[in-house]
Amino acid sequence: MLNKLFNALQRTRKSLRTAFHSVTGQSISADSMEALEEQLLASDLGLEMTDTILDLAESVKKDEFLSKVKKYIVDVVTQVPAFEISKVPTVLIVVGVNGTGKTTSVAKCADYYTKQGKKVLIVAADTYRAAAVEQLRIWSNRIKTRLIFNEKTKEPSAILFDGLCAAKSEAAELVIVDTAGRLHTYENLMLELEKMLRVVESRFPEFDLKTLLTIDATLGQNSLTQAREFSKKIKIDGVILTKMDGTAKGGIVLPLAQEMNIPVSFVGVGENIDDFIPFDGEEYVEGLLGDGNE
Ligand SMILES: Nc1nc2c(ncn2[C@@H]2O[C@H](COP(=O)(O)OP(=O)(O)O)[C@@H](O)[C@H]2O)c(=O)[nH]1
Ligand SMILES: [Mg+2]
Repeated sequence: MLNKLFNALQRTRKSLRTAFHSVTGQSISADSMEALEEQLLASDLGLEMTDTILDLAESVKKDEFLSKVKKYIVDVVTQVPAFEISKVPTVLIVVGVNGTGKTTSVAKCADYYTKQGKKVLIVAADTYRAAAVEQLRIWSNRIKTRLIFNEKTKEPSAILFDGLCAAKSEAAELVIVDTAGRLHTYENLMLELEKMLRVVESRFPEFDLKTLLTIDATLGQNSLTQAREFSKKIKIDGVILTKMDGTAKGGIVLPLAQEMNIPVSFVGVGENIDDFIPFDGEEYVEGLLGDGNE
């Protein structure tokens, strides 16, 4: 059966397959090694992984090359603990750069966990874009999830506070929070985010606190830099990898795991509410290197 993650990885898989075939043929030339290196980097596998795969191409028997690569990649993906919501109640704060898909992912995530049977509440804490509240209002009506917002304040921590009070009195199990877009270099916005985290830790200690970073897969290495910088300032529990539809850059999951120890939690594959896939390491590797029924 072709699953959604497998489909989402189609372009990455095709690009890698071309690359790997160039070194599983009769002879490995300097040109084919160079082509392999280029393709691996273009798929955003990262430097460390690219180097290891190039070493394998030179050192192992050709007919063992692909299975060795697969084993290596499985090891890298599975060494990171998977993202999960393990306690109730949990507050999940979605952070990231403008336009990476935070608001859309908040709605998708709310719908996903509602369908898993959790009582979910959404908090609209992006006070910089009025449109973000409207965007969430439309989504929350559509997916029938309660939304907490307050257009009268510019203080995201205050909205979060209200949201968590509402969650307590309504016994919500999962609170998902939309936030303003920010770059790690925006000092004030980063302080504001840290304040939000402190509000949870100091005033609502009964909530398990998780953060998810949205990363636009099409942006490749820039996104990786963002992840690295964000995680220097706050603890990132997982990544929502958005816009995986239509990109060959699905390899970015690997440097996130290998270099930053951050798991991908969900993959966004379109603009609709159910274009959202929980990440599974083994399915991912199959999607990257497998044959499926193609
Ligand atoms: N193709 C595609 N578009 C997406 C995905 N996730 C979000 N978008 C689109 O990206 C744009 C920005 O999303 P938004 O959620 O507003 O980003 P935010 O600024 O981080 O809140 C919108 O047009 C979304 O519909 C995805 O997985 N695939
Ligand atoms: Mg937004």
